[in-house]
Amino acid sequence: MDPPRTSHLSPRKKRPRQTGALMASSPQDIKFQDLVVFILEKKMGTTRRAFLTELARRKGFRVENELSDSVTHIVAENNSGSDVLEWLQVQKIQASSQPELLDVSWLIECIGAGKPVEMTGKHQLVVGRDYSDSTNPGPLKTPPIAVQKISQYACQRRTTLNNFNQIFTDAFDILAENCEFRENEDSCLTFMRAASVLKSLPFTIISMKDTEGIPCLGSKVKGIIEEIIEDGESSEVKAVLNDERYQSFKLFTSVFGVGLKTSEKWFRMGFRTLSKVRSEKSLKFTRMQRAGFLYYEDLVSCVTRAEAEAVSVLVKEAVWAFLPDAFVTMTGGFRRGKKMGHDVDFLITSPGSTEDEEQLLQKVMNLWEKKGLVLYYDLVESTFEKLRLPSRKVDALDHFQKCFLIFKLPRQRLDSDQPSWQEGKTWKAIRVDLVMCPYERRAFALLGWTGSRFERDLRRYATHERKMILDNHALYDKTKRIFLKAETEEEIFAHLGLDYIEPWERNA
Ligand code: DCT
Ligand code: MG
Repeated sequence: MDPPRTSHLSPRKKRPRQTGALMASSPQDIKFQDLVVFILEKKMGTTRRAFLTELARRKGFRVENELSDSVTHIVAENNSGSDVLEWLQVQKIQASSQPELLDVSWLIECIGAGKPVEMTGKHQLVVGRDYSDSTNPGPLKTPPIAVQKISQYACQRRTTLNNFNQIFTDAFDILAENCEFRENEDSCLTFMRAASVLKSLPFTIISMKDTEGIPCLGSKVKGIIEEIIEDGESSEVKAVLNDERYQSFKLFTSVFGVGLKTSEKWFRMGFRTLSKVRSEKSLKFTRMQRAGFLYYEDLVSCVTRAEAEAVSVLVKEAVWAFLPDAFVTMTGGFRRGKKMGHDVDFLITSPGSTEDEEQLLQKVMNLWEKKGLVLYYDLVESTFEKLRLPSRKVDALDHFQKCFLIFKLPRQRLDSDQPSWQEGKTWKAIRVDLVMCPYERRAFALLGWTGSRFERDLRRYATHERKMILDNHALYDKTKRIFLKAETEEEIFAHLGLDYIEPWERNA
């Protein structure tokens, strides 16, 4: 292990990573062989050039430090085509027959997309015209004017899975998780909101100027962004990743049924590995934790979309055997378009009789037990009847009947072979949540179970901006003292006076 470097302990380090950033990528890192990029330092500066070089290389682009005849794309900032040509003439080396002369916005879009994007007129540098005029803003080059209008609420932003700022959001996700482990709610929220707003930006943050006007970025957060821009990493994140408590909590909470309290207990008892915990005779595990340990390897390997779809077919088959008119919707991350998840969530509802509904989940479990398709289940009865008002607590659990289970997915159910499956294995343990809601509550339940930070901000928005209370069951207008009905998610957005945001735009 390397000894701690003093430079990493000082709050503002001076670019220790720059030499690294300017080293050429090894050939195996290069994904796009036909493209040889050269970034012009003139008018861009060393730091920004190094930062862009590193970002582009991380995404698999070949970025050369020196101009050579193999260069196919020259990227410049605040230079006209004529400026670049003039510069090229001064260089002794000839570039390839006709390299593309492009504005930096093209490279930034490529970095954001993780692949080369089409070169359009807005990217091409024009020869014989002053390029630094405002006729070619390039939406992703610098923050668009829309930055001024970015809402502090995730429910007023469109957040797709196309994250242009992953280098920053990964850092804030780790810091938020660490605060969660330390039960430091305020800091956790600060970092989560920062990550969330950055995920919604249509451009990559490249300099501190780009952060101007963006909400949810306080001085602490900005300090971290600045450090990442300068050094390519944050010393605080590095320290967290090396922290024993963080590592232990991360490990312990990866077991199904283990939360913060149990992790804290095990950590205090001096445990640092799962094998030590498992072999400790004095520890008593819940039924859920025992199942968590038993199927650990399968459960930590994420669920793919193909696996989720295969589970979906079996869920529908079982539900429709008892309630042919039931609606079964995959919710959670998969509804938001994610390709991977830690579980598969389903919402079930039926316009039929409530009695049949009440029995449904138990009947499905009985059927699956007979077929050997369920490895563990915990059926939680509905507490919905006792409810009068939607809960004021933003993170409160809902009161629908639900079943948390570990499904035994047979291999032949998958269309394509899964690379994650061990050879010879005939099934995989998959975490599944089934939620059953009354038919007239389905829009609220669907909105809630589609999840992410988006959902929490929707509730916060309702409370603070509309004097309404929203939860997974209902929307209550405190001023009018009435419950607002809704058949669809669109109607809920309309009640709240919000533009409708599609599920795949809710990855906040
Ligand atoms: N949810 C809820 N009440 C709960 C638990 C969850 O309303 N008690 C909502 C919020 C998120 C959604 O259900 C699905 O939860 P997760 O499966 O934890 O999140 P996810 O977005 O599906 O992420 P993952 O891909 O990790 O499953
Ligand atoms: Mg999920």
